[in-house]
Amino acid sequence: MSKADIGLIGLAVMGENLVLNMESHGFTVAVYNRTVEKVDNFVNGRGKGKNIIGTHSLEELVANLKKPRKVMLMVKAGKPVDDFIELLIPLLEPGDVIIDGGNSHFPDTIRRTKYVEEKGLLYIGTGVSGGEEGALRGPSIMPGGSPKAWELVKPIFQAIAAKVSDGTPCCDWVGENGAGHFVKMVHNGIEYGDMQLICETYQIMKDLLGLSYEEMHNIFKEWNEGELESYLIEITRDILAYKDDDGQPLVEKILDAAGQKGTGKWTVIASLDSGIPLTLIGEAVYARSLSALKAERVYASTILHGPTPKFDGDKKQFIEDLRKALYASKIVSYAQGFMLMRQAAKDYGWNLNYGGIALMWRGGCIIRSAFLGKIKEAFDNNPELPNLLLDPFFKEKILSSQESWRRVVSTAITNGIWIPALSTALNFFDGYRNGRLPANLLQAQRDYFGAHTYERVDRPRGEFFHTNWTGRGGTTSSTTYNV
Ligand code: NBP
Repeated sequence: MSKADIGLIGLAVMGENLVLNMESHGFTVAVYNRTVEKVDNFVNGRGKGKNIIGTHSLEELVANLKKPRKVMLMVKAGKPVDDFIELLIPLLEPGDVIIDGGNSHFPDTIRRTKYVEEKGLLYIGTGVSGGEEGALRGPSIMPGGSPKAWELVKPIFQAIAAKVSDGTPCCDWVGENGAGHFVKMVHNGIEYGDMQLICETYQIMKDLLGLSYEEMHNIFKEWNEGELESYLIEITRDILAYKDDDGQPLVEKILDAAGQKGTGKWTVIASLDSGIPLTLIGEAVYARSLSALKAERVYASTILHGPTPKFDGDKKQFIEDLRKALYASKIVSYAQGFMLMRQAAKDYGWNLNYGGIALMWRGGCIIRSAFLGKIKEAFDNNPELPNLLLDPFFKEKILSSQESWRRVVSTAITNGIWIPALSTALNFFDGYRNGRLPANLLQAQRDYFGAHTYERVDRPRGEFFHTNWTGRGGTTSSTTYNV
């Protein structure tokens, strides 16, 4: 067999499927895995008879690659990535590329890009989304790193990526160093938000409206045929119809304690670092944390009582209200996600293409949806759009959903239904559209107790004042700075 177009290390679920995807697009792939038996198992199993070269050492892997060599890691994020980089550097030559396709934290990718480039090599840190199925049939791929590496990996990445209906691949260059992993991280954060919003509408349907699983299945089916069409609505539709062996809905038997692997938390930490109010994803992460306190909640439920949910309005109308509330909240969540990316681009010096990012998420990944096509259009119409909420399409959508959204949030809260994401979205909307927030009082409080100073509405920005509020303080003010 001739030499391989690319090498891949890490034959777990993602690695194996990516290799098969690459091979099916005409690329020869050399593979290696720390536990080398897995190489033989793969080459003699799912990889049998295909243009896949099994190798038993990194030396053998590197020797089987066309130059400039491209080696992709699909291993557990963290130390294994650093370990493989150390082992590969002495085996590679200037101009070769190391690619990390795992869920690495973007600061690690910033560090590794610099380190690998200092050794004369090129580096790519790329988000790969879509799970097992996506890896095999077409994931969304979000590469960042050394710009010179992009042309080298582009033909392979764009060939194996998911395609939107006109054939455009869900993969394009994101930006320097950690930009690709940053965008993948925000994708995962948005996924947390979308999932929490769907869960809240389910809880309202079940506990307030008293709908059956069949009714809820039908509603999600209908929603998936309209503007909410998305992978997550589609799988929710199917989950609600899925019966356990005894004929009962399986989802009713699943323990209500959510897990998380950290990418949502990273997104929220990044938002705190950048000073961007990413409230919906924040609530979605905390919602999982609250759910995980299962035993404590069960105990609290015997002591802390609230209203018994009761609905006597027009159910059909309220279900339409719910649909609109979900859509409006989703707009807020994505608006916040793009606010975070815009700020990160400034903080880290990335030149992000927001329409391109929406397109990468349009297919192949977990948050794929018709909605992302609209976001792409919004940024195509105005690449400098300061906020998605100000785009004419989304503005009209959110304004026309407003009444329904307020009805859903107020009714759920009156009935004691937990809706952290739906309500924070509406609260963000009311804060964002308010030209005067009560932060004037807050600044007064800060100045009162800590001489933190304030600016005045009747003086230019940047002039700071301190008042001796009690008559007992001095005239010295604290240094003015923002963290
Ligand atoms: P895992 O995250 O389970 O990683 C398994 C691979 O890492 C195996 O090749 C394993 O080698 C290797 N590995 C481990 Br574990 N510890 C190692 C160490 N200390 N040194 C060297 N190699 C080590 O596999 P995955 O689920 O296919 O995910 C791969 C990457 O893709 C991860 O970063 C993951 O977060 C990301 N990702 C996963 C998904 C998904 O749906 N699963 C989706 C998108 C992205 P061994 O065989 O010798 O143990």
